[in-house]
Amino acid sequence: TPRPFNQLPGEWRAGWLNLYRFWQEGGLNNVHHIMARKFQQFGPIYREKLGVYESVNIISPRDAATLFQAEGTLPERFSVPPWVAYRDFRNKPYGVLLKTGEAWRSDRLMLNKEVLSPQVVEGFVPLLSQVGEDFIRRARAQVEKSGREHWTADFTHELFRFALESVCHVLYGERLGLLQDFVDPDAQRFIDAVSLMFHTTSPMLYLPPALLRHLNTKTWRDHVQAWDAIFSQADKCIQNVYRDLRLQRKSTKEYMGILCNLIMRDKLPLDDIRASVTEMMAGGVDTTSMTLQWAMFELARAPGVQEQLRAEVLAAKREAAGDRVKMLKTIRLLKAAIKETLRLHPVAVTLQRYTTQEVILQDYCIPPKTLVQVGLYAMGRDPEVFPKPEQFRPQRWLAAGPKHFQGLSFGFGPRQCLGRRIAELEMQLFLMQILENFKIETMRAVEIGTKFDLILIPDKPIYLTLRPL
Ligand code: HEM
Ligand code: 2DC
Repeated sequence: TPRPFNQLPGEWRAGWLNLYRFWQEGGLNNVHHIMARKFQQFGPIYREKLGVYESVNIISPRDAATLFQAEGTLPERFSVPPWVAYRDFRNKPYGVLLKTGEAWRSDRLMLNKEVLSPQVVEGFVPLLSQVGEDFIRRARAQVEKSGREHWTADFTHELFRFALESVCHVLYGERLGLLQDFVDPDAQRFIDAVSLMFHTTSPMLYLPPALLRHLNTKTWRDHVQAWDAIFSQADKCIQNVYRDLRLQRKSTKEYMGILCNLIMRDKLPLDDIRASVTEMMAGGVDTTSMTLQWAMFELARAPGVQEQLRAEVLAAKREAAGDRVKMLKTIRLLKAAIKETLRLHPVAVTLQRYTTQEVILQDYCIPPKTLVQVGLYAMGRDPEVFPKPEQFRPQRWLAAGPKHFQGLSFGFGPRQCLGRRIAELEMQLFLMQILENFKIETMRAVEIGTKFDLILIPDKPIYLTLRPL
């Protein structure tokens, strides 16, 4: 018979003491390393308590499968307390990110139709390619300007602008013009606000929402200010589209954007549309841009892999006569390279679900309503799951053999990432276009680690060189 819950290994008795120790050893920026160490110490399952939050942590794909297969139709993940606290404090509506139960489900089903369904997604290709082409044009101009036949820089901010431009093009059907020399200060403020919002979340991650609102710390005030800027900028964009739609300034011939289509369907209240569109706009900046930065870094360090990908892309281009939709169907290795990037550099340190029924994990009984976390970062670097995990080897995803619950970077099931298809397309098209035009290089000597800043990001600037082919 399975072992009882109380016998799980781990430190789960003294929540506040654990939180204090965690804070003292610099845990805030090292959640991913601490988890990896705990799996070493306790094995493939451990129980933990930080502040008021208790969880069970797992690392194996098999356990992840058990967890997700029991998640039911209304899956819930850990609700990030400062995000909830902000919305309650300002009386802002929740979007799908924070809604639960049937309210989440009905919004999510409507959104899926306009954001995830294969038919709609194909329509994003021209919009996202266009932004990619602008990035290439800009990169060429920068090469020109340098007078040195290459462009070397920390691309963080360039990629933030690329990512915001991309997600806004599909959301609003309009260009912001962020890849020009002049950048709209409002857009820049939005980008800075999203980074600040993530950055100020992690120190408050393990404190209950009710406490946060009454704690008038600098972190909380900065957090509120960041969300205020995010909501007000998103509102401006949304109002613009709404006005254009009412004045019939939108041409119904071309694709009008996700927001327009949601409004015209008239199935969701405008406030709910606004809340979720705001979340998508904010969710579309740091996630894809950081992943692209990591991808270029890995390709720069593995010139052989880079050449293989370039050969694949150029062959696909020839065969499809430049038709991007067709090209996307044949670039298997490039897609694997993105998966491989996210294995080593996931955006989310864990995936989480509350159990709804009793499940058995590693032969322990886990009762209903337990928060279970899949250690995504730890799994990606576990040699039991991925042999020679430190090697960047996209081919591993194409080799024969089971890949059951190994590629979980966007989560799983009905609650998986809403922006998944946008993110994937945006990254595939960007990398295709870069590979067609530039060689990616980096200084080999610099080791880059990972830092937890709510999402996982590089711990120091990455300098990359783009050299025209
Ligand atoms: C949720 C990853 C890009 C919007 C999530 C989750 C993960 C994730 C792991 C939780 C899924 C789960 O619990 O099963 C990523 C990665 C990205 C990315 C790796 C890019 C590399 C985006 C983009 C958008 C977005 C571009 C916006 C268009 C969202 C939203 C949710 C979510 C709204 C919450 C969905 C819900 O609760 O129903 N993402 N994401 N993400 N993501 Fe993303
Ligand atoms: C952070 O312990 C660590 O995609 C916590 O686009 C558990 C946790 C819960 C939810 C995760 C979060 C972590 C990391 C960031 C995620 C988030 C769910 C969605 C969000 C993964 C792992 C993200 C980045 C969204 C953000 C949208 C937002 C800006 C409106």
